Amino acid sequence: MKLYFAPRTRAVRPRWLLEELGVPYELVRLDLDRQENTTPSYLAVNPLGELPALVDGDVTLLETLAICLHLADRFPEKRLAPPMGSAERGSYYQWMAFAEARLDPAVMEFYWDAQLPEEQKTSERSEEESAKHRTRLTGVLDFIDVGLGGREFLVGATFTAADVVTASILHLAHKLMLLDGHPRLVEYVKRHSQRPAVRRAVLG
Ligand SMILES: N[C@@H](CCC(=O)N[C@@H](CS)C(=O)NCC(=O)O)C(=O)O
Repeated sequence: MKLYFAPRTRAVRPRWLLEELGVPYELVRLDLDRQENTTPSYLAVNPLGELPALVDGDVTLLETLAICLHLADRFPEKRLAPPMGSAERGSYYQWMAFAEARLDPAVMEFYWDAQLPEEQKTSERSEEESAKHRTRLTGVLDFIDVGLGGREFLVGATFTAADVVTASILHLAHKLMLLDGHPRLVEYVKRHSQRPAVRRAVLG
């Protein structure tokens, strides 16, 4: 398997998962500052020029969520996805979809805002709009907080790919200081950030 990767992007999620799985893979690093994602050779892999992409045998997969779901299923013996058809599997799908469809967009609103030059931050966005984003984010974080209920993992009593995806996004939220009202989520992020696989995925 070959993972196309750049640090500080969504590609960290499948890389963390690959490190948790402990399976061999080839890492192809692309430098986004040098626009290596727009070269003809990468556009042949992903015509959208985005990361990540996973090549697994004859199949090339795009979309972070799809790649993570595929990787966890591909090695069932590693137990990073609950058995098909189980109640835990339903919960797992819910958290995977929630992370992608609700948590990620809610956090990214603040991420893009943080990238704007200071003078544009207030002029480009009305207070009403900012309040709407804040309310949306709080609702999403409350839902995860209650779902976790102070437990260590999102699904059942074991670590799954749903924790990889959710903790990755919450880590960004924590860096943006968006978790101040959710100390249990800060604990969740810190606990998972200490996993050896995270260090290998982020620092390696
Ligand atoms: N929905 C896609 C989004 C992929 C995406 O937007 N990736 C960003 C990095 S996080 C990217 O490659 N951007 C290209 C660029 O910045 O030029 C996914 O989840 O894989």
